[in-house]
Amino acid sequence: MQVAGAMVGALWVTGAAALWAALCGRALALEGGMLYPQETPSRERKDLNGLWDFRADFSEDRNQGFRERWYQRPLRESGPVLDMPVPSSFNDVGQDRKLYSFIGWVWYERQVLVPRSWTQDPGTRVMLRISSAHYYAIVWVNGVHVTEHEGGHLPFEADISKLVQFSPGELNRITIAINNTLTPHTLPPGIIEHMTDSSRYPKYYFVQKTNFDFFNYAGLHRSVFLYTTPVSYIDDVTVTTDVDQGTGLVNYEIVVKSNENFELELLLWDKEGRVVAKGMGARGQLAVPSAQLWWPYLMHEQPAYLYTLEVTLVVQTGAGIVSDVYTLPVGIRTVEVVHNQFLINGKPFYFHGVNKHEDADIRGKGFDWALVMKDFNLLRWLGANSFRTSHYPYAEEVMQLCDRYGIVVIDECPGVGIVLPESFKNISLQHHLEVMEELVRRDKNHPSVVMWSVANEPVSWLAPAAYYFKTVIGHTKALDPTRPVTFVSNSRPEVDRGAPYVDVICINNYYSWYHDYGHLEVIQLQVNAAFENWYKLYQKPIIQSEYGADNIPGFHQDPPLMFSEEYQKFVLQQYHFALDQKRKDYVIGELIWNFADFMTDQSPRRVIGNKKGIFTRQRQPKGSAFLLRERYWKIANETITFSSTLDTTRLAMMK
Ligand code: GCB
Repeated sequence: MQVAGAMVGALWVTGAAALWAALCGRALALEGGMLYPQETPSRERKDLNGLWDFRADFSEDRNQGFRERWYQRPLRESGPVLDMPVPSSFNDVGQDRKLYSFIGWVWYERQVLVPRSWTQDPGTRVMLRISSAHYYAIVWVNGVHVTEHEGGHLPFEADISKLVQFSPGELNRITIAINNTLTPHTLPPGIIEHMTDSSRYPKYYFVQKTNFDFFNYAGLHRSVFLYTTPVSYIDDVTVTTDVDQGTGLVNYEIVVKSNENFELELLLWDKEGRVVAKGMGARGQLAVPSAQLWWPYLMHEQPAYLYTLEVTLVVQTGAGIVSDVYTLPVGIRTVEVVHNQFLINGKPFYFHGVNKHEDADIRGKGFDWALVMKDFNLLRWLGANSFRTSHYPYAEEVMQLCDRYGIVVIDECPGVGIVLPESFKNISLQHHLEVMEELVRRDKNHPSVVMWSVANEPVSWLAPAAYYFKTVIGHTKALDPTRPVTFVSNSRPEVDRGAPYVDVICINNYYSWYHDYGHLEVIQLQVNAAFENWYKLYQKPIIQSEYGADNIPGFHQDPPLMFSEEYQKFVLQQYHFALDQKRKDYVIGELIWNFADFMTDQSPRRVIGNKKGIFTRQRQPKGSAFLLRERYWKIANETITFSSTLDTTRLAMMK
C-alpha cells in the first residue's frame, strides 16, 4: 500500500482515477455479478449505516493521510475526527464552510463486530458492499487494502472473509478514503483550475470547475453492507422476458461461482404464493400461461405485477451439501420501438413524467427512506408514469420501488457535462464503456427500466463525438439487446453526432428562458420547429426530455415575469400546446425539468440552487405542480389501455 499512498497523493489534484487504474493495471472488464444483498435462508445481512468517524485531509497536498497511513490505526489516533452520518453527503452536515466546498480526500472509518457464526464457519463468505462512494474510493479492512472503485453512483464490493475470520470475536476496522476530485476523464468530468496570481489568490489556491448544473456532493451516499453467502454461491442472475400469445416467457441465466458440480432449481411464484413455473439448470426458459403482465402505473388497473423467481443452488462439497438461495422480483413485459412508437406490451406508451435529482436539505445526495417515499407519493399524486435518472444512476432501492409501483425509468449514466476535447479521448471512452457495463449489470433485471441513456447534453457537434457515441451506444446495445438506447441532446439536429445511433431522440430546450427570455409568445413556434427539424432528419420518435423555467416560490407577477410562479406556469402551458399537436404523431413523451428544486454550484444565475422544480426542495407544490397534475391525469385517461376512466379514488385502490 505504500505505492498506492505515494501515487495517489501525487496524483490527487489531477484526480486521475482512470489513469491510476491504468497505472495499476486494474482490469477494466467486470468480474462477477452485483446482486443486491438480501437476507435469504442461506444469506445474512448487516447494515453499517449510522455514525462513522470522519476527517477531511486539509493538508496542502491533501496527501497527509497517505503519508501517515491513516488506514493503519484507528482514525481518532491520528488526529481529531467528526461524527459523520452514513448515508449522507458530508458537505451540508456541519457548519464549516471549508468542508462544504472541500476538494480532495476525506476519510471515513468505523468498527464492526462480525457475528461469530460468520467467522467460525469457513464455508461462509463475508462481503463488504459499498452502494455509493463519490467519487474515487479506496477501502481497507484492519489496515489491509481490499478494493478501490472509480465512480460515485454504482456499487462495488470486496470479499473480506479471510480478514475477518483471522480475528474472530474482535472488532474489525473499515476505513474508506474518498476523493471527490473530477478530471476530464471522470464521469461526470471536471477540471481543477490552479489560481497562480498571488495578488488575487492565496498560495496553492485552486477551484473545481464542472460543466453540469448540480452540486458535486460527496461522501458515502448510500448504504454500506456486510453480507454473507456460502463459499459456493449464486453470483449473478439475468432475466429477460417475452410474451407469446398470452404466455409469459422468462429467460434466465445463472452464474455460479466456486464450484462446477452443482444443481440449480428455479421456482417462479405468483403474488398469491402459487408456483407457476419450474426450471432446472443454469440457463433456460420458464413459460407462464395466461401471465399477468407488468404494466406501467396508470396504463392498467393492476400495474406493476411482480412474480418472484426463487433460485436454489445445491452443491455437493467435501463437507456435505451446501445450498444458496436468491430471490428476484420478475416483471413480465416487452419493450420495443416500432416506427414512431414506444411500445410496452405491444401498446403505445407515452412518457408523462419528470426528471429528478438525488438531492435534499442537509443530507445532500444521501439516501433517505422518508424522502424517497415522499417522492414516490408525489409522483403518484402528480399522475407521473415515468422519470429519467438525470444525471446519474439512482439508489438500487429506488429502482426496486419503481418496479413495485410501475414507474417507468429512463436509466441514465453519469455522462453529463462532457464538453472538454480531452473528455472524448480513449481514456474517457474506456471509462464510459466500463460505467455502462456496471450500470447494465446492476439494473438489467428491473422491469421498470425501459431505456438506457448514455449521456446528457455532451458537446455532440465535435468531430470525435461521432466515434465516441457510436462506440458507447453500440456497446450498450451489445450489453443489453432487449432495451432501446438514447442520449439526450441540446444541440441542433443537423450537427448532432449521436442521433444516428440511438433508438429514441431525447431533446432538451428552454425557449423563453435561456433564449428569448421574457418572450413567451415564441415558445410554441420554436418547440414546433425543433420537433419538425429533428423528425425530418432522423424519423425517430422524440421525447421532450427537458423543458421548464425557474420560479422562486412566493414570487408572483401578472402579466408574468421571469422567476414568478405565473411565468413558470405560462412556459409549461405553451410547451403543452405544442406537445399536444405532435403527441399523437411522433412525440412519445414529456419530462418536466425538474421534479424539485435542487442545489447547484453558486453562480449569478442560481438563487441558492436551481429553482425549476414544480416542487420546492422541501417537496411542497408550486402552482405548476397543480397544472401538471391536471394534464398528466388527463393524458392518463386518454391513453389507458383498458377502457375505464381513472380518478383519484381509483388511484387509491390501484396501489
Ligand atoms: C439542462 C441540463 C440540466 C440543467 C438545466 C437547467 O439542459 O440538462 O442539468 O439543470 O438545463 O436548468 O439549466
